[in-house]
Formats: sequence, structure tokens, C-alpha cells
Amino acid sequence: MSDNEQHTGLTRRGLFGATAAAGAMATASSATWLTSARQARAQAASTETKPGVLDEYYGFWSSGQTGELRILGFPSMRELMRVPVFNRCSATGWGQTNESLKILTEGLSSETRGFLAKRGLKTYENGDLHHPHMSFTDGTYDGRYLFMNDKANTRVARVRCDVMKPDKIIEIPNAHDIHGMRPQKYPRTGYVFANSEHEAPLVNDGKILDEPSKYVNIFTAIDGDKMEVAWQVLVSGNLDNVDCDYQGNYAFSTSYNSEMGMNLAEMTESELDHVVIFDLAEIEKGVANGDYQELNGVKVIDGRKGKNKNYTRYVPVPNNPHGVNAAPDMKHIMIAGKLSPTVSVIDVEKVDALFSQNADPRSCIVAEPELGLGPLHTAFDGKGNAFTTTFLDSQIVKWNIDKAIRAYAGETVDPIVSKVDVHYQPGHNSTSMGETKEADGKWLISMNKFSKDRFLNTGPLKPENEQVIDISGDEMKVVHDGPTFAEPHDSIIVRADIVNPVNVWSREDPMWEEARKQAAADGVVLEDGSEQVIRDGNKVRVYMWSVAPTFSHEKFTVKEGDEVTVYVTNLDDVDDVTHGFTLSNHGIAMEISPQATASVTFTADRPGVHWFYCQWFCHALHMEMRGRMLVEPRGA
Ligand code: K7E
Ligand code: CUA
Ligand code: CA
Repeated sequence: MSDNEQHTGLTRRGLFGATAAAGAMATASSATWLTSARQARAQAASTETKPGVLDEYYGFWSSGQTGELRILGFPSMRELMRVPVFNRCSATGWGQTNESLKILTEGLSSETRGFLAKRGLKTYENGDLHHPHMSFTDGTYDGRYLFMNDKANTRVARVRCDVMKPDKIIEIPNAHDIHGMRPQKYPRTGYVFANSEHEAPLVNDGKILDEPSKYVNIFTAIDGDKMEVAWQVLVSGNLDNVDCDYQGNYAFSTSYNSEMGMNLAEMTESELDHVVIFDLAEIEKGVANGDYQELNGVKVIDGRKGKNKNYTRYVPVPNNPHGVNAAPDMKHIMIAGKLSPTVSVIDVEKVDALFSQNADPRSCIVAEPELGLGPLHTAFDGKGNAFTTTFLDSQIVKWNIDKAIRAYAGETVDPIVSKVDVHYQPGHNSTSMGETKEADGKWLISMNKFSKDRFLNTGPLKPENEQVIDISGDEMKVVHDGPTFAEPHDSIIVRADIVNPVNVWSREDPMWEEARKQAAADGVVLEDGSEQVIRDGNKVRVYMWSVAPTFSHEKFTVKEGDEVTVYVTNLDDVDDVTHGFTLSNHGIAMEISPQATASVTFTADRPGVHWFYCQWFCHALHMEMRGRMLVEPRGA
């Protein structure tokens, strides 16, 4: 630790010539050396992380239309891993292995499965992953799971933080195109809230088509432990982003299309749209009392306007609002105005009266500072300040929450602390631990949609640009520029001690439960080094193991037309010795990490000799880690 700190401190001195820091270090006694080094680091606030030094934070990044989750080291911004979730991955076989297909298909409706089957698919092969968020316990991250939405195909996925692989992916019935998604913060997750963004008939079977007045939108609460829909609420208007309070009472969703328009002109017609506030206890009561209709196996409550129910309240806010962010003060919810230069601040303590006394919905708004053009998302430092991205101004605006409240109450005080230019057009921003009650006020990342002239030209398709900003002082300092591929909408920055992945799979893992069952039925034990080929009619099951640098089978023989399943169990139990199985000219490749089992099923319809090889570099003799599949021609 001290070594790292010293290195970092010295580098900083060298790089920035920070004389104050250098002076402090030169005069420091050995007892205060560490503290001084830390201060020097804070003052200079570089993201540079020396070779071999671990980052202080994990960054969990969305990837938009790429459909994967990315893991970064933060603040170095080193990309550590890509975790395929909604996408098909060439390297790991996600979307092709039986284990991943089980996860990708079991949460789809039978209607969707049938639709995909007609296209020769078992599951969707794309996704649009916007919002990765970690499970909470008591208002802060608990390191159990990451949840994320798929706007493209109306799904929500859960990734296990112990192995960093998805274990559940569910399609949300009755909804269309899940956008905003957040886990419940208190007492724990609990619910995962998911917003349906696009309007459609509630029963979307083609009987209602171009009749927008009959379209609806739907809010979903998922049980994050079971990954099943708990209940849904019909709403007026559409739903964009969502967040919830730190008390476990309410969820808040923005609606930019309160007009229920079908085109841009209609969607931007009103000066005011709204935030829908969901009263969780009232909704649970309504469900318990049977005040719902059941649709596709889900209990759907009617929370639309004018129903005289206590499930929802609609708070008018300007104008096509977008981001919803709960402050770590556990009291305020920020609603970014997008077309309005304002952020509307809701005081959660004033929300009760909306429900219990039918108070004027706007009475829960305690500030509405004007920040700049195109406010989209807000992050926090845990010291009473908020940081809002302004898309059109290309800035991050730092503002003081308390001053904004006082200004709204009539005091002459400017809530804006400072602004910094970013390059260009920021969407989300995130701060270190900023969406938890443990926000630490050190770093902010601005996720910019355009990079324009910041990097070497890559042709008409340009990267996005992410910038790391030191927020420890009043003035924000941009300290890092980094290009990135489509499209990290959102990210979370999580203290490294919270996340504790394993190095080697447990052989008891449920991931290959099906493989284990099949092996047992075939009288094979996956991990005892069996090398069996079981024929069962025209189905052939090849049980194989791998130990660097060999597969148990140097060859196996099948007949043309056989349905072949290859199971590979990686018996290596050393950190980082992952093997692969690529079957050439069959479009097949999968990853098998230490102590894992993976399997793939295909039809052997190419007579001849086909090599399989390990595609994950594992040993000096990795190239030699290969074997043959011999396919006898039909009738031979
Ligand atoms: Cu603003 Cu999908 Cu979170 Cu993108 S959303 S920016
Ligand atoms: Cu095993 Cu490369
Ligand atoms: Ca609107």
C-alpha cells in the first residue's frame, strides 16, 4: 500500500510538477509520509495508476447497443473485462453454449420463443443495455448482484458478482422496451424497478393498431431475489428513467411523453410533463386486496390518472424530463428537465402529504435551479453538492442543494458552484459511490456522446468520449479523456472492497446443473476425468476434460447427421488457467474457466476431419492443445 502510494505520489510530482505537493513531501517526517503522499495524490488527482497497482474502485459500465456489461478499473479507466449479457459473444460462446442458452431462453415468453424459432433462433442476439446497478442493502451496495435493462428486447438481467456472469435474464411481459431501471435501496434489493418506455396496446395482439388513444405504458416491480415480476402498474404517459428513495416507500419515474404523442411534435407539445410517484405499500395492499387484472401471469394494478386510487401521484415538471437521481442526503430526488434548463428537486418527506392529504402535487418540489441547456442526469458528492450534465451546453454543472432550496424559497443566493466543459454532449455522469449513502466525493465520470476532434479519426463512425473529473475541490478538473465503443450510457463506481469475485468456479455451481444431470443419466462423472462418448440413437454426447495443455480426447468419431453435444470440464484449478473449445468450420467456440463445465450442441453435418482446439492461451503448448472430430459420411 505505502509503496503504491509513494509511487503514485512521485509520479504526480513528476508529471505535474506540483511544487506544493513536492514541498510537503520533502519536509514530511517518515511518520507523516503516508498522509502527505495521500494528500499529494488528492491535490494532483491524477488517474494514472502504476503498472501492477490495483484500482481503488470497480467501474461497472453499460454498453448500450453492444449489449454487454463492461468492468473497468477506476480511476485508471483500464478495461478489465467484458461480460456478455444480451449479446452473442464470439470469445466466450455466450449465446451458444447450452449453459448460456438456458439462461437466455428460460425467461422468455412462449410467444417470443415461437417467434424466434421461426427465425431459427433460440434467443435474441442483440440487446441495448443502458443501466447497470448493483443490489443494495440499507442504502449502499452489497456486492451480491448487478441488474441491467435491455431496451431493445424488453428484458432485465441479473449478473452474479461472485463469478461475473449473468444467472437470470427475464422478459418483462405486457411492457415495451424497458428503459429506466433501478434496484430498491432500502431495506434491501428487494425490488428492481423497470420502466416501459414505448406505448402500445395493453394486449398487443394486432386487434388494436393505429389507435394511440388506446395505448398504455406500464411500470414493473421485479422481485430481485427470484427474478420474477412481482406486480405491474398501468400509468398515464410514458416512462423514462426511475429511481427510488432511501426509505423504501416510493419510486419516481419521469415521463417525457405525458402527451402520449406518436411523433416528435406531439411528444414535445406540453410545457409540463410529469414525474409519476409510486407508493409501494399502497400498491402491495392493492395487490393483496385483489384490485388488479391478471395479464400474462402478472398482477396489473391501474395507476392511471383520474382513477381516484392511492397507488400513484403525478407531479407536473418541465419539460420532457429525463434523469431521476436520489441524493445521498437520503432526502432529495433530482429530476432533470432536458428541454427545460432546470432540475426539479423533490423532497421525499413532502411526498407523504400527496398521498395522505391529496396535497398539491407540486408541493413536494422544494427547488428548481436553472443550470444550463439540456440537463440530463445528476450525480452527487455526499457533501451537499449535485453535478448535472447539460447535454446542449456540453458541461458539468456543480450546484449546492441547500442553496438551491433557499433560492427557491426566495433568498438571493446562487446555487451554482462551478461549471466545467466536457467534450462533448454528456449524457449520464456518475460519481464514486455517488448513488449510495456512502458517496465519497472524489471522482466523477462524464459519459459524452460525441468525441468529434478529440481522437485520431476512425472514419465516419467515431468513438464516444469519457472524461474523468476530480471533484474533490470547488473547481472541477478534467484529468482524463478516453475513447469508448458504443455506448456506455451509464456506469457505477463501486469501492473495490465491496466486490469480491472468486478465482475458480465451485464444482457445485448451478451453472452446469443440466450437464451434471445428463452425465449422471449417462453414468459419467464430470470431474473424475471421464472420457466418454455416449451414443443414444442419433444423439452423441462427448464428455471431455481439459488439463493444460491437453484435452482428454485426441479424437472422437460421430456420424453425419448426429446431434452432438460436447461437454468440457476444465479440471485445472489454478487461477487464470482458462481453456477454450473451438470447433473449426462449425461456428463453435466456448470458454471454460478453471473448474467450470461448458457444453455446446450442434449437428455434425460435414463429413470429414475437423479439428477442435483451445482458443484461450493456457500453456506453452497451447497450440498443441487440439484434437479431431471424425465425421463418417452418411451410409458409410
Ligand atoms: Cu440518459 Cu438510456 Cu440512462 Cu442514455 S439514458 S444518457
Ligand atoms: Cu488450453 Cu489454450
Ligand atoms: Ca412532453
